[in-house]
Amino acid sequence: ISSKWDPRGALIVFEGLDRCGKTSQCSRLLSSLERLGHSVESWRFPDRDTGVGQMISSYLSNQSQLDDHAIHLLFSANRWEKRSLMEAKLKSGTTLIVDRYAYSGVAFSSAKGLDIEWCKAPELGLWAPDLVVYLDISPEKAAERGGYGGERYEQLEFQRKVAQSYRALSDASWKVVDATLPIGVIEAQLREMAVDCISTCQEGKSLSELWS
Ligand code: Z5A
Repeated sequence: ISSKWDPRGALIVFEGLDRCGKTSQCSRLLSSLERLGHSVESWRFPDRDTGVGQMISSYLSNQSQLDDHAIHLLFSANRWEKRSLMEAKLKSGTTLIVDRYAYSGVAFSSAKGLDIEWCKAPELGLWAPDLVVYLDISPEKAAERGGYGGERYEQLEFQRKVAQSYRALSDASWKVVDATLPIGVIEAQLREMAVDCISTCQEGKSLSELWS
């Protein structure tokens, strides 16, 4: 019998600059939580598989041009199109590890000069994460990791502005992790944070909406 007290999954979001290590850590966390017996999935935004996601992908790879406001709204729409599936998964007890979310939307667009409150508005009403992990690395160190391809935002000067935007957006609830530590050390820290967060959600913490 379903009731509002059924244990739900946790919404765990990873944020940070390009090359901070989100992809590596999301996949390690997915495997560790699976090994511990949790029901868990790994998601990422943009989700390039949807129709909106394909427009975003074409923009990021410089194959199309869009007004800054228009691309901002597409990134947000790409989250809205996954909102009900997100709710269903969380309520059925599946934990979601999400590589980039609304905070990326606001940080990257406001780094271009758009008003931060305007950037936050379309995200209002999306599910609020139970845990936001910020993988902290300087733009210079991230650039040294190499592999900057031809995508639109992969430039040192722009990443510096994104770092400033993240600082303006973060609050005391974010867990800031030193992304320059060895991969295995970060992995262990993240596992502990995730397991704690999942327990809190299983104990009955209710889902809330942005911007809470
Ligand atoms: N964007 C937006 O504007 N608005 C939005 O709403 C959203 C996104 C959702 C999509 O990027 C772009 O869209 C993104 C923001 C913008 N642009 N930028 N910049 P994406 O998702 O396709 O790519 P990304 O998020 O920037 O991630 P990435 O390039 O895949 O990097 P990563 O996932 O953070 O890092 P990684 O692949 O795990 O690691 C990078 C390298 O570092 C790799 O060689 C690793 O082996 C190495 N690494 C990782 N960890 C370590 C440690 N601890 N030590 C040493 N080396 C390490």
